[in-house]
Amino acid sequence: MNSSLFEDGPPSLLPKDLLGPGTAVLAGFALAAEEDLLSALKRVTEQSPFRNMVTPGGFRMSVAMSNCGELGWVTDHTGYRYDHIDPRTSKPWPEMPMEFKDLASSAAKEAGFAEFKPDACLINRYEPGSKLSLHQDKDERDYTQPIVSVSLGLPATFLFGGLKRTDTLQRIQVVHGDVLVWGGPARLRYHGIAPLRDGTHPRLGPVRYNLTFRKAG
Ligand code: MD3
Ligand code: FE
Repeated sequence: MNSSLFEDGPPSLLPKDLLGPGTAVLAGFALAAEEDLLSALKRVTEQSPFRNMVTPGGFRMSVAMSNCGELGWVTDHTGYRYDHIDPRTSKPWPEMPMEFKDLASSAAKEAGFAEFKPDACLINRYEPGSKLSLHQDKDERDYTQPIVSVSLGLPATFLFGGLKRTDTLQRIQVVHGDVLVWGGPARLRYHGIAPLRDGTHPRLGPVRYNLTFRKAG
């Protein structure tokens, strides 16, 4: 008998602790707020549009990015950093919508991280073929703070390694509405996204969005 049948929350194909200590897979957690999240996302990216940033090594990223909140993650030929100003508009990043803040802090709480107050939300846009190479998120000040990720649109294969780049990778499928939380012993684990497969999401078209909420400053 599958005991998850008797738990609260949406049905899930994935156990919540599938990815190990410090992680939580909250399948479908964002679905109830879907329309609010999508309209907030549209408002934000009308103010700070998606753009393909260039890495310090000179490569144009296949993932297009924007940010909202007090701080935004940027990369250019000089390096990676968080900045208060969007270099494209020369204005502060758009304010983090309340719908975003509420979702991120309730997901963190569900995963055991009380009082998560993100000051940065990196917004990634993937089209078929876009990928995110294996990396660690190390540009934030306080690694005791978790990261919350919200997947919208096309499914993706999430690659999850260990604390060393060469550690073996777990692969899990994330779909529209899934929320993942990473903290504690998982906070510095390597991760990435495999090249997005062709497809069309019924609500969003041929695209995947990922929101990652961070306490950067
Ligand atoms: C595990 N984004 O923006 S989110 C990123 O789907 C990033 O766009 C991916 O990795 C995406 O940096 C994956 C999941 C994620 C984010 C941060 C993590 C997983 C993490 C930090 C530590 C461990
Ligand atoms: Fe990351």
